[in-house]
Amino acid sequence: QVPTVQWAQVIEKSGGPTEYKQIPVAKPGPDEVLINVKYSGVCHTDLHAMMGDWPLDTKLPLVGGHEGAGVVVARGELVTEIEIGDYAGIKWLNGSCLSCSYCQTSDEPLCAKALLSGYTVDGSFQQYAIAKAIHVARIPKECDLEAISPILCAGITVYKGLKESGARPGQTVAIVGAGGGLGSIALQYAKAMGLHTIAIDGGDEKNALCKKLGAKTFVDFTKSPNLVAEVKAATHDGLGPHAVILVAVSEKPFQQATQYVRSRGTVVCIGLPANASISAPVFDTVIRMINIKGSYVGNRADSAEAIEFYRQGLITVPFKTIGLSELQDAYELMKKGAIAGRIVVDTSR
Ligand code: 8ID
Ligand code: ZN
Repeated sequence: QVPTVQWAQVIEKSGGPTEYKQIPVAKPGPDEVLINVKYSGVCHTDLHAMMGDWPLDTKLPLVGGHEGAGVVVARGELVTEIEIGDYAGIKWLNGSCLSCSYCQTSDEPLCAKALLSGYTVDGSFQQYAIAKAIHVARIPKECDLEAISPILCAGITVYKGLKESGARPGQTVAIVGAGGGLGSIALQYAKAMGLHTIAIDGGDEKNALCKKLGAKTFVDFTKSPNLVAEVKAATHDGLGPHAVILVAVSEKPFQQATQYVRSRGTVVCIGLPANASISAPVFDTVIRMINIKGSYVGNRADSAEAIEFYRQGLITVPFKTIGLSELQDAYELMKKGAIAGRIVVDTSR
């Protein structure tokens, strides 16, 4: 009952636009599954991919998307651990070699041969998408495919980032870009992990959303006359947050974070603004014992753990659903920073 043609969003050239059209349905290879994608979250990474923002080429033409939640409809002959009819998710990490030293030690995202959904292989902005069976996310049947889709990148990534931050229950984490897709979900993983949060973003809509999602304080970067001082003042002793989760898509907050993070604290870089650098004075970094690190999606175990937080009802994804045919509209809003939470696309329209 799998059709031979389907609707998809296809990018023909770097810079876009993305075009809604019919394309053939692919057949899964021996170690792959074919997933009937029902819903897919729209990540800022998908916009970076279309715009050619990063020093890594995408395949072209490209079907973007890497937060695809759906149902397994076909599988290759080597696939035994996942059944037709199971719920499964297309994540950013579509596949990896499983034999290099990174894969051996569960650092699969660092694999040099990693396949990236919606970047080096076609992703979830189509009705039927292919993924390596060993890497697909397993989604419990009781979960709603629409609401869980943003967990498949945003959820996994911020959960991993919070773990990488080393922050302990009772400590304070600043979430920079807290009103966006990753940030709004990070606020809730942080809360579920026993962390206090300071939300940093711009505008009243994002302020209200962040407070609703449990942020203790909101600092508006578009209005604050002294953001560094304001963030430090938001901690109980004025010494600054123990960790900073950077999910903003501009360079400036990466520099500010090293100034307001607490001594011995950790700055976790996750957002990937085009052509940005992070720098900090050596003197302050040394005498304040500051850690600056990157965090990149998550491995299979991180993915399963992030989904389990969701299944237990600890994470509410603030999302708005549009048709897959309207994807370009989502990108226009995203370019303006005008999306509070996540946009999800429904592949049936
Ligand atoms: O594995 C990874 N490292 C990974 C995984 C997934 C996504 C990295 N990312 C990257 C994306 O490629 C993107 O660069 O994380 C970044 C955030 O993705 P997103 O959450 O999907 O983007 P968004 O919904 O547009 O949210 C960005 C927020 O940042 C705010 C905006 O207002 C928006 O709410 N923001 C900006 I732009 N400048 C800010 C500033 N100076 C700011 N917030 C605070 N201070
Ligand atoms: Zn993503």
